Amino acid sequence: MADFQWPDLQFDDLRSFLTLLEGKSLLKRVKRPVNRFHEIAAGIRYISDIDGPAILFENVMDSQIPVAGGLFATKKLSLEAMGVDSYSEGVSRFGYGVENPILPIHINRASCQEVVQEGEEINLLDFPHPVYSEGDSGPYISSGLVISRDPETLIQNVGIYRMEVKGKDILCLDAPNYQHVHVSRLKTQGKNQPFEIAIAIGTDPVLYYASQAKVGYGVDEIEIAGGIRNQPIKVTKAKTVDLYVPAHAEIIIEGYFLPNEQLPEGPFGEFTGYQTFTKPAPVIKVTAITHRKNPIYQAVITGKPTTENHILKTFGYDWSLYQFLHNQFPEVTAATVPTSGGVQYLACVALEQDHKGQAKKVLLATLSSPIRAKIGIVVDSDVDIYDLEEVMWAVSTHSQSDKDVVIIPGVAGSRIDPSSLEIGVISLLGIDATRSMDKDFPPPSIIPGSDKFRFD
Ligand SMILES: Cc1cc2nc3c(=O)[nH]c(=O)nc-3n(C[C@H](O)[C@H](O)[C@H](O)COP(=O)(O)O)c2cc1C
Ligand SMILES: [Mn+2]
Repeated sequence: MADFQWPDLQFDDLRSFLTLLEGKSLLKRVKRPVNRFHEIAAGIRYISDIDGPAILFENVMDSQIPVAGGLFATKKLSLEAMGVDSYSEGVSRFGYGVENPILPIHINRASCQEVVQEGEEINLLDFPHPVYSEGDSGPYISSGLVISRDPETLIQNVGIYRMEVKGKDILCLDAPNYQHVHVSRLKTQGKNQPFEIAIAIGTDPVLYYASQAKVGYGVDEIEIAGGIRNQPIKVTKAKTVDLYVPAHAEIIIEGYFLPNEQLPEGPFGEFTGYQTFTKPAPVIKVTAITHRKNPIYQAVITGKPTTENHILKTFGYDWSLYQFLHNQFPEVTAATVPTSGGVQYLACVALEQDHKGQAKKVLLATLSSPIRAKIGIVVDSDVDIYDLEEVMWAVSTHSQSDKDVVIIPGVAGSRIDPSSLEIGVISLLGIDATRSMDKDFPPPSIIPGSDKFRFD
């Protein structure tokens, strides 16, 4: 892989990506006034359901700031962002980035700080944060790359976690404690040490994809983005917190968590296709907002699959699940976390089996991977796991439920699984849909010549 070169990406920020998309007729401008109460989200949902293009709302009511949305809404758009021709190349390029990370470079005069608001000037409500789904408790930032750092190693982390806008300088952030921002934050608890964060809105799309790497704690996703680009990401020192932020971002929000403070957060329409419930969440006090002159806001929707929330996760989650399994079981040939399961609840794995019981072992590893899947399906390597028609064919014809199904009740899991009876407690299902090694399968039904038939 050493001398292999991925194609250069012809963009390095949100604007240049929009220009590239427009040049390929993959961007639609909406010039009429739209409101940010559901209408922006409705536009993005609409283009997601008709398979694109991305959308730029030029005229948002009561705001000078245009809103770009749906930039990750389709598979085609995701290939443009990764600079690849196919999904499998995208997964490979993602993996190349994780395995060949590149340190960011620090620059001084950064466009994300052309305008700086501090103190009394800070007002989150100056920005067109959308209200997304029906029933949402208020405007949300779902497009924020949340940057924080480990208080001991000082290694930074990037993840996307939804944040409710609660006031001029107050946000509430939702994430389970295993997410890296909280792993770092909880290390400072009880130490009278403010835990700082910075939120980048509207960046190079590669950073958004890189933020979805399911890698271990202590890996800086900005370096992964550099690796995917084959080029360092430019960062600059934030104004009021000790963090480095993407220099080309449209908007940066800086702040810190108020120790021991919580506010009610939610409901919010989530990636499951259902609303979450209201619950207390940690609170962020904003200390500065910096942005470009004439910034472009970026909106990202979520909801019932498939939305850009799901597409954003696919490269990172698929690559990470494959690595996790393949490292332990070289016989695993492919792994995917399909969008229909929200890119979390369902995982499909293919393997080349050569001894009895192997598939069940892989199944148990699949159900305990960092993806936290709730349903695992393992098939033979000749089944295309990216095609759920084929996977369901294998389940239907290769498995017997008395011996090929495992159910594990009472497992800690997704807190927003709409079907769980107790919040955060779910049951796991594993289906071994590989052909049994205890019997000979009948010969496959094949129509000879179908692969070379000609009309004339
Ligand atoms: C649009 C979008 C919104 C997301 N919102 C949340 C969220 O609200 N809470 C959460 O825990 N994860 C959320 N995620 C998933 C995390 O970003 C993802 O798990 C990421 O890998 C976390 O980074 P970390 O492993 O460094 O914590 C979201 C992902 C996307 C693409
Ligand atoms: Mn991380």
